[in-house]
Amino acid sequence: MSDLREFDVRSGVDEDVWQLSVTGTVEQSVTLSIDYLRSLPLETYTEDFACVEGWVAEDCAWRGVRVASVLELAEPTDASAYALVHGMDDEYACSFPLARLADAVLAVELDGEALPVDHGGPARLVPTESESDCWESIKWVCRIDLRETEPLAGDTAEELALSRIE
Ligand SMILES: Nc1nc2c(c(=O)[nH]1)N[C@H]1C(S)=C(S)[C@@H](COP(=O)(O)O)O[C@H]1N2
Ligand SMILES: [Mo]
Repeated sequence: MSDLREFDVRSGVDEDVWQLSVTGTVEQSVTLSIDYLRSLPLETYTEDFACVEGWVAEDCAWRGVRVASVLELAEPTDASAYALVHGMDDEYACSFPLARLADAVLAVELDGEALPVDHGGPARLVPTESESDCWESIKWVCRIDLRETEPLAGDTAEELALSRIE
């Protein structure tokens, strides 16, 4: 947690005001509270988490909701093919092909406890493909914005994450 931006978020995340919205190419935009998210069917996904900076957190047991079940609520249009997923910190975002995003987990628990704010609570996007990049595991997720076309590379956090490597 060396990043000042994360500190700003840490002092600002309040579960009572946190919301997740699904917007863009959908029949109806929806906004979910953390209680609603926790009321959906939860599943556990356990995987080592490796950062490109060179460290590994072994056997992280993420428990949460498949993104597919959240997307369903908003009824994506047939032409929807990508999404830009935003964290609460500044402009932090990553783009995903929709099929890959649908399989990811929106984690609300880590190792049997409510997801700590340090690690992205109340909700963190956890991609389920083992070759996913560390910066795609988006902490403090607040918006999933669906698109028909691929967002520009500059819209995603890859460069930011790579710039942190000494
Ligand atoms: N919203 C947001 N999510 C983020 C980041 C960030 O700066 N902001 N950093 C990413 C990177 S590069 C890593 S390695 C992990 C770090 O997760 P941790 O703080 O739980 O160890 O969060 C990822 N998700
Ligand atoms: Mo990272």
